[in-house]
Amino acid sequence: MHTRSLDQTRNIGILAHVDAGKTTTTERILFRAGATYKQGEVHDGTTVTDFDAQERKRGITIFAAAVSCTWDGHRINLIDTPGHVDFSAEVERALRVLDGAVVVFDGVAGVEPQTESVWRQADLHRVPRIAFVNKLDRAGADLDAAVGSIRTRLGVTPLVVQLPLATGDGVVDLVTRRAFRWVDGVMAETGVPAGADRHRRALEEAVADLHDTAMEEFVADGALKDATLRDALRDLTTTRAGVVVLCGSAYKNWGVEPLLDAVVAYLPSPLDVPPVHPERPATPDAPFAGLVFKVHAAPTGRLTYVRVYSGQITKGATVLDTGTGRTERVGRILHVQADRHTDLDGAAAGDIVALVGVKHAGVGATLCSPDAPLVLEAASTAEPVVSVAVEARVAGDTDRLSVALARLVDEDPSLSVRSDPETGQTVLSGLGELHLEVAVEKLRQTGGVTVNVGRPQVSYRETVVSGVGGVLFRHVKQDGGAGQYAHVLIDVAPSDEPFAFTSAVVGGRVPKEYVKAVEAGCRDALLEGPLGGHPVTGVHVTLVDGQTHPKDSSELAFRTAGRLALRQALGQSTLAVLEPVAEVTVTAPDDTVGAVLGDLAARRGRVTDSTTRAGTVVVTATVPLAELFGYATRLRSRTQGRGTFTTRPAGYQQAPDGTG
Ligand SMILES: Nc1nc2c(ncn2[C@@H]2O[C@H](COP(=O)(O)OP(=O)(O)OP(=O)(O)O)[C@@H](O)[C@H]2O)c(=O)[nH]1
Ligand SMILES: [Mg+2]
Repeated sequence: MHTRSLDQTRNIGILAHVDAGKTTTTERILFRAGATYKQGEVHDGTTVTDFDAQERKRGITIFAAAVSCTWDGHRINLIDTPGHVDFSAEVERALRVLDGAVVVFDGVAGVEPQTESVWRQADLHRVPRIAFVNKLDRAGADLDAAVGSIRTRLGVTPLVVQLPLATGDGVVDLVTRRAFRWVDGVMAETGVPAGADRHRRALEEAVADLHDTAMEEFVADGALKDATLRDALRDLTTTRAGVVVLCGSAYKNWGVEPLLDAVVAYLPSPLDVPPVHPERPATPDAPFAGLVFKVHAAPTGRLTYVRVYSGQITKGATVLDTGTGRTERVGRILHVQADRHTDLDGAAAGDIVALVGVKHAGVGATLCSPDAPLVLEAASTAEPVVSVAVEARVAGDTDRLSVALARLVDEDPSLSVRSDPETGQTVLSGLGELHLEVAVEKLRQTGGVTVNVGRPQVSYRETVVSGVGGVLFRHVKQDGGAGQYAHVLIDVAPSDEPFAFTSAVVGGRVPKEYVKAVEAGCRDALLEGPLGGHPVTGVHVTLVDGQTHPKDSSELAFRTAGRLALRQALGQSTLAVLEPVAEVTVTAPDDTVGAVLGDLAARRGRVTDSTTRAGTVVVTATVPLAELFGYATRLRSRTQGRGTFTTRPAGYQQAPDGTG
């Protein structure tokens, strides 16, 4: 089934802040590589990867879309990711299965907040990256400034391998010492400008500084051969010691071919990345193992997207979901190109495919050959911070609504659904206002249910400000039959971690399994705090002592005692309500700065930074999430439509008295 070897495969993502040009770059890559016959535009709603109706209408990417193309004998599997912060969980899931990434920068704005966030996410997943400074056709675009912001804000060494031509329609490639122009999207070679040698030399010096072999050659010969330079750039990319920087304009079709060359030359193949599991090499002859990173409830059935890490899988195979112990049958294996699929007989290590027939395995599940089970590490899931109550507009639709909600959560585990015990309402929670708006629209579009939506609410937390010591709780029920007996004595103190538990019990007065049960009971108690029933965080519990009964003690009794003891202790401690806050970056014309600052202050915002450049002011502030609902509309009116803003989560801070 595989004629191409693994070292001729690249699994890469396109990452960046909203609007940097990821989808446009992807669209151009597909067109230049001959995978499409005409090129679409985001503003026309005609791109390959923004195929969802909501994406086309809103002009933004919401769902990560997989596409592939062939370039220079290599198969390139690409995932175009969303840039809006509300969909960062979707990016996280994609990052988990990628071997490399192209990070797109806006040539005018440089490093933007969400780019910084995905950069850190990619660091955590150790994903090698190259940078593409896009939009160089725009007025005010400045490669040097963008490279400077990559160096200072991302803390990495940029290795600039291309410079724009003064004619404004091409680049000079410092590695091959060739220059190209694009006229009507067609690439043509042109003369190398004077001065390129000086930049080549600067590149050689920067590379030699980071790379031993290059340094030896540089010292011995006073220069680097092209091949040495290329090999060193590849090493520095895969080890993440430096970042290759290319430039161009996706929209004007300028710089796309060299970008593809760089993907092939510098980004790793599935063989170059460390095996995800020590005993399981990334080869087709090992037992099968793959990770589910996306689930899509397509009209034709559930598509389970899998990155195959080792071995092979064929149509009709039975696979084990290691987490649940359930086996499932793979009906079909699909190669996915955005919203179109083609059937495959099988897939092998390094491939990204969608399975049909797998009904239960969720995002993050490991699927593997039943006789060689293993667990692959899943991506972490972000915690929902905004909620709305939802109800079916037509009473008869209630059942249909629960089915549709279950499907939403299956596709997107950063959404959650619960029913409010006090009001009986169904509450949908997610990562932001837009995240929930898109989810509700999806209920209508694909679930066929129109819903009434309540006002958005933020999720509060409670935390211990000062604790109490020596809280004794006696859980005793000995009135005939199997009794329950557990005494526990605990101390409660504030903690920097969400929850810490230590046992100071001496002389085995409480057996180990009961200590564990007390800990579990404490976790139960953290679900609802005494102030407003919000989850409790930042607690350190010490089990000081306890007492058992020879017959009537049990794990259950100790768990119950642990829960009730902590509940009582929290009731006696001093707690505070925490509210989620966001870092907000507003970009607006400087004649509106007064209005912008005044409005931020009215929203309890704390300004942390403010800079002005060329008539534009960029204000960064920390603002409670609860105050940000409807901010988009307000900013538009305060700046006559000229202001924009982005947000990203900035944790929790103490809420004013009376909230929550
Ligand atoms: N002038 C100019 N505009 C561009 C360029 N690349 C993209 N754009 C425009 O910028 C806007 C956003 O482009 P997208 O490709 O949707 O950006 P994105 O990064 O995919 O955005 P999200 O997916 O929503 O995060 C569109 O209007 C594009 O036409 C470019 O090189 N030059
Ligand atoms: Mg996009």
